Amino acid sequence: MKKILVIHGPNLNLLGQRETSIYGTTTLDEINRTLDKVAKEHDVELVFFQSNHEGDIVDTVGRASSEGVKAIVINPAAYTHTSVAIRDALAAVSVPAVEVHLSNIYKREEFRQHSLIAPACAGQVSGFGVQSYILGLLAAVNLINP
Ligand code: CA2
Repeated sequence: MKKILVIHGPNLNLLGQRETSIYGTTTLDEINRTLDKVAKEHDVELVFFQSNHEGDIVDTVGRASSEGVKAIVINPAAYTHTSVAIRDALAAVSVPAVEVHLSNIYKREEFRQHSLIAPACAGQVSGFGVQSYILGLLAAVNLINP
């Protein structure tokens, strides 16, 4: 079965506990369970990774190809706006990626309105809450099973 890596960036482990007016009440575990159900319907296997550390995300992206990952769905969280290292890792690995955001980063503070990650991705889904992840996963499935 084809493998898709889902990466959650910093502080997304806190989902559902704080900042619920922005990010909703769904926890990260609940998002992962929902994604697992969608993955089953499309015959793909998901591997989940959450980290608050930039280098760990870089290392995980870097290993993706050799670990048999066929596509990546990534919410880089705050690193979206700062991380040249994650962008370079995604650009270097020969695995297509889809960037997802719970909130619409383009209608938030100015510093969130630019993604350093987007140019290294096939596309981006932003602003649909948990649905952004589902749409991002479907896009990733489509990239590997065109
Ligand atoms: O909208 C998104 O998905 C973001 O990637 C979320 C990031 C933010 O820095 C990006 O600009 C947009 C923040 C994720 C942190 O989530 C929290 C959840 C609960 C409590 C605190 C933070």
